[in-house]
Parts: sequence; structure tokens; C-alpha cells
Amino acid sequence: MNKSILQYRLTDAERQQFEAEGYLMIEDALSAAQIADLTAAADGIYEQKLTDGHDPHKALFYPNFIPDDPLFYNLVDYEKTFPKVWGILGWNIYLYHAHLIVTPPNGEAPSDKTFGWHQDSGRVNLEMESHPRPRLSLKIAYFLSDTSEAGRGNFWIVPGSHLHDSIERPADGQGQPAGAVPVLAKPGTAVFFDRRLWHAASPNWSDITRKVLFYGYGYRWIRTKDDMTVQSLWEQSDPVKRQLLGWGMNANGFYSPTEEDVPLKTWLRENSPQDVSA
Ligand SMILES: O=C(O)CCC(=O)C(=O)O
Repeated sequence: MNKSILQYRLTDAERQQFEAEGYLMIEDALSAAQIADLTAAADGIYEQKLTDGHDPHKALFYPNFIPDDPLFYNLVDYEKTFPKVWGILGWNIYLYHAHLIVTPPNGEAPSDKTFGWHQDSGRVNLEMESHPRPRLSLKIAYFLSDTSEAGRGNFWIVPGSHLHDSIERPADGQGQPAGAVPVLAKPGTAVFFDRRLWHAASPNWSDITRKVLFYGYGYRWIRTKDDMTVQSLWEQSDPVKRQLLGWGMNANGFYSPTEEDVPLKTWLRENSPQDVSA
């Protein structure tokens, strides 16, 4: 990993924003050229899925997309975002989940139906007995299409809701929870969100197909949430990236890592010691 990455470390203001609101937006994280190339790669997958019979009016949720294109692989330790991930979660981390979502225009008139509000991680939210729930992981959503206006299949959130174990949904199934807002993200924006932040996908009532890449980072003792068939990428990766792609010396090292298990820790100690916690 190149030391130049350190210019993108999490700032105090970014930390405060993330801690208080449960999310953080970095505009222009991707250049116009990156957006164009990543969009072409995402389009290729989407076209293939349509050919395979995917309903053109329904959103495509496509997990485990990292092996599909080097461009997706390159973002795993992307310099403009990855330092903020270790700044929030620390060094015992990896990419536990990744998915691409393409939300085409649904061809319907806008409605006020309540969206599918949730915190990430499924049963973790029921089986972990603590309040507030622990953070455990976060996602970065890279927006490839323009969702800077509402109605475009926006990612919706309730800012500051990450410390709440529940939210009140409208009883009649109409409208959104109090405080809910659409995230207005331009192409190239990276939105970091705490897995506990109450969030939802929304229908796309516009004529612009929405395209977003989601990268989920969590502690190394968390299981993958999709097949994550990234092992063939280990050999070509530097040690830190190998760690991010799930490599480890042995099973115990995911809980009690030795130096060899966590090259990110070693790299940080040598290059950014203030980022190395216990
Ligand atoms: O598609 C969206 O905007 C929401 C994605 C989502 O709910 C998730 O990544 O957990």
C-alpha cells in the first residue's frame, strides 16, 4: 500500500459526522473516468442478467461481484475511502460482503408506500443482547448514476438512527418513519453508513436507471454474507489487500490475530502509528 493513501485519513469532522449521524458522504470520490469504466462493467453484468431472464422492471441485487472485474477489485482498498474504514473500525477488518444494485425505472406512478426499512446483518440484531446494538460493520455505497434528486431509486436513511434498536413505521403502511430522508448523491459520491443506521431502498420513479456498488467491511471474526469467492485474487494482492480479501494464517487468527494475520496493523504501525489501537 502506498503511503500517499494517508492524505485521505478520516478527519475529526468526518468522525464526528459518522458518530453522530451514522453516515458520511464523500463527493467526487470517483473521477469521471472511473465512473464511466465502472458503469460499463456494471452494465455488462446487468445486460447478461437481463439476457438470463431478469425482470427489466425489478431491481437487480447481485452479490459477490468483486471477482467479475479488476475495476471492482481495485476499489477494495481504494485510497480515497479505505483509510476512513480503518479510521472507524480499526485494523482487524476485511471485506465481508459486496453487492451491486441496479434499479431500473419501475414504470409506475410515485406512491407513498412505506419502504423496507432495516438495519443490516439480519439475525445479528435479534441474537446479540446489548443496547445500543454494536456497530460491527459498515458499508461504502459508490453511486455511479445520478441520484441527486429524489424519486430516482434513492438510498433512504434516518440520520442519527444508528443508536436506536427500533424505529416506528407508519401503521397504515403509508409514508416513511419520522426523520427519513433520501440521500441525494451525485455520480462519484461515496456514502459510508454504519450497519445499524436504519435505511431502505426506494422505487425508481424516474427514467434514469440507478446503479450503486456496495462494499461491506467488518471485523475478521464476522462470517462472509455472500459467497465472496475472492480467494483466487490473493496471489496477485499485496499483504494488506490479501487481509481485506479474507486471508488469514489459521482459524484462531481471526479472533486472536498474530502480526502475520493482520498486515494492515503492521503497515499502520510503521506509517500511521496513531491509527493503531490495542
Ligand atoms: O439499494 C439501496 O438503496 C439500499 C441497499 C441496502 O439496503 C443495503 O445495502 O443494505
